Amino acid sequence: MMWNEPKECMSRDELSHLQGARLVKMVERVYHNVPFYRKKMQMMGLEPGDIKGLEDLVKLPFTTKDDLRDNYPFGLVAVPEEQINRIHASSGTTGKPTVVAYTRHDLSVWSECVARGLTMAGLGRSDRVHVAYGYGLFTGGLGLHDGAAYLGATVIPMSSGNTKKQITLMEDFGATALACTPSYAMHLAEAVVEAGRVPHIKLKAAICGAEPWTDAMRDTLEQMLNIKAYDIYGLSEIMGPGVAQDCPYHKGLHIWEDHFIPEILNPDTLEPVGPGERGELAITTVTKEALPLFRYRTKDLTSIEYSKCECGRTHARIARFTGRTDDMLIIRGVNVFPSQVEAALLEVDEVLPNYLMTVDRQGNLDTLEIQVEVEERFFSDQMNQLQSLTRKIEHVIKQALGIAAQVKLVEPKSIERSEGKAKRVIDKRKL
Ligand code: DLL
Repeated sequence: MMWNEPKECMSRDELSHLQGARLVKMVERVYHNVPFYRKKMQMMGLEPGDIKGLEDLVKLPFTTKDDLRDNYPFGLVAVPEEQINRIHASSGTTGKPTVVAYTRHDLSVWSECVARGLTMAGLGRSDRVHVAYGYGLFTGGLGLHDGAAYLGATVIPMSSGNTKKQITLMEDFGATALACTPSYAMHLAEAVVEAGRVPHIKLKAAICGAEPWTDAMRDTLEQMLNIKAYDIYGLSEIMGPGVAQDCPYHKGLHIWEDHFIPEILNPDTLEPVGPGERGELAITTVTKEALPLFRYRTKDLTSIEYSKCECGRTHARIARFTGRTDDMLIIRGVNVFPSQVEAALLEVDEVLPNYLMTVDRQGNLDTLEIQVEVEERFFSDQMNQLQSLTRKIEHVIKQALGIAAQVKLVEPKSIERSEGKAKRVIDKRKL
């Protein structure tokens, strides 16, 4: 099927039918291959035969990040080891990352989903895609890389960092598309404008995601570089980038429902809410082999629209993300939980368990400062002791979060105490 030819899209009925048939098959397979889900279903008195179609989805148990953590690293994998072809990981709520696995087929589906998005952005085989998402365990770099390769475009695997070099090579190699976080795209754009190089770059599109951004940011980015910018969504647990992306009409992100069944839930009752109503997105994968997930609670807040899009596509659209139901922060594209900071600080003897994270934005780049209370004696001792402790904590934090933070040591009781839940984060970014 050609995804850039809307007239060939499936009707909603065809899509629902396909989802139902795939769901039934997946439940059967998961029940027999994943003891975690088998036990959960048995506890609920459910057998695979009880899931007869899409209408039975709501009978299935939810899955959370904690379930992945509790089964670290490969406890939820549904295929024999020799079928696993790739592993990625993202931040867990504490020390251990959330690990995800892919078969060769999973990687191919992932690439196709990303390629659909690139096609929606008007890209094709004659394009050159400059991938400035991080490569490695994070799914951004390799996800966009494989998607662009699947499309037949030329891939420029830059990875993140070194802005000056990024700009020089973007110009020299004639990149026509940029893939990176929206904040880094803004940073690059500013540098390109400042250097007076806008007339020399050939960019026509940017594929930005991995963190929340706004329509206003999109407008600015588009104007600065004279390009069209698209919002790509995804999460490692489900696949990585390319679960959904917006089309040129920007009326929400088309979610690839032939692979993922979306539900929007009231975050308090976990009951599904109607189209247009805001709630937590849960996703059931229906084609994943290595790590199939039932009703995975993404914690991302959005709403859904099933009507046909002006572009002609029938795949449902999820609204731009407006926040999360948990305390996860995304700083410079990296997921950060305050609990990770807490766990890291516990490793340092001299530190008291009181800290305050301040996230801000300088220009277009996020900054993180962490105030940490330390024992009184450090302030009466020589200055270099204070400095070496600061470096030690910065090192521990960098190891734990994967991003650098500026650590500021403060005297005991100087961080304001709250009467209820401790306030650990001040996010000054305006999104
Ligand atoms: O961020 C995958 C990705 C890479 C998506 C590159 C797009 C581009 P994780 O590191 O697992 O995966 O983080 C997933 O990031 O639950 C959202 O909270 C947030 N997120 C991802 N895309 C968007 C977006 C990748 N377009 C978490 N808008 C998700 C808002 C986003 N938030």
